[in-house]
Amino acid sequence: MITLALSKGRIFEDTLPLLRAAGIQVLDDPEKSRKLILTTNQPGVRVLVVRATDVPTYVQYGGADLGITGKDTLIEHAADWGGSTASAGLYEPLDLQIAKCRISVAVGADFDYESAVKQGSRLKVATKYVAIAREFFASKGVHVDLIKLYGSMELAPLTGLADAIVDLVSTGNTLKANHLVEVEHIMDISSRLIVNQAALKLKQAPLRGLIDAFGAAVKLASA
Ligand code: PRT
Ligand code: MG
Repeated sequence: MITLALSKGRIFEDTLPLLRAAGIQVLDDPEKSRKLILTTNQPGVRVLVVRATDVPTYVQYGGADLGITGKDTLIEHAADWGGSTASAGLYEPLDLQIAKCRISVAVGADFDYESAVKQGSRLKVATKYVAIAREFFASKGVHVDLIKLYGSMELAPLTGLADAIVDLVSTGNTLKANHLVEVEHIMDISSRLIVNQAALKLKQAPLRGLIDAFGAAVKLASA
């Protein structure tokens, strides 16, 4: 049995066409069903539905053989394991080019970020992405106090909790609606296929087959 870990929400939606192109059809709808283990048209393949941030953990410890997760989540997870995907026991064979967005720094429209940086002020930064934010501001030589949040980062500058946030942006509508402006583009983000390194040795043929099928599906989607 091959177990694939997915999260509900946008990654799941974007993954379905790739799965279909790879010959896998999920037979339950996770938004409607309460089932956490979904069956597929392939008797040897099942899908787990877990929290987005739990996908790397399931794959690392072998609760799933492979999974699909945002590069943002993957970087933050790997930071707890020496910084690299490989040191967390994960193999990252494919950029699936789905759930694309960017990770940016945003501030309130009335906050002069450039002057604050020039003057060497200490910035209060709220984020779910502590490792990415720490690395980014360190590389710029900007001193920051990082405040960890688990959601609704946009509220932090509006309430005086922080001067800036580090968050995902896709259309920019959420920032605009909250009178925030993007002042730095840290990196582009997309979803990645991750595979448990030990499982890859034990179930080499079926896992290689799946990785190749995903690879072909990505090529087809971008053609
Ligand atoms: O809810 P939970 O904490 O379990 O997970 P989650 O909310 O992180 O899950 P989900 O499904 O919302 O997102 C999972 C993954 O989707 C992320 O880890 C990213 O890799 C990817 N992704 C792509 C995004 C976005 N685009 C995105 N725009 N994740 C979140 N957003 C949010 C962003 O945080 C901000 O609040 O959408 C808002 C901005 O969108 P725009 O279009 O208004 O700019
Ligand atoms: Mg969410």
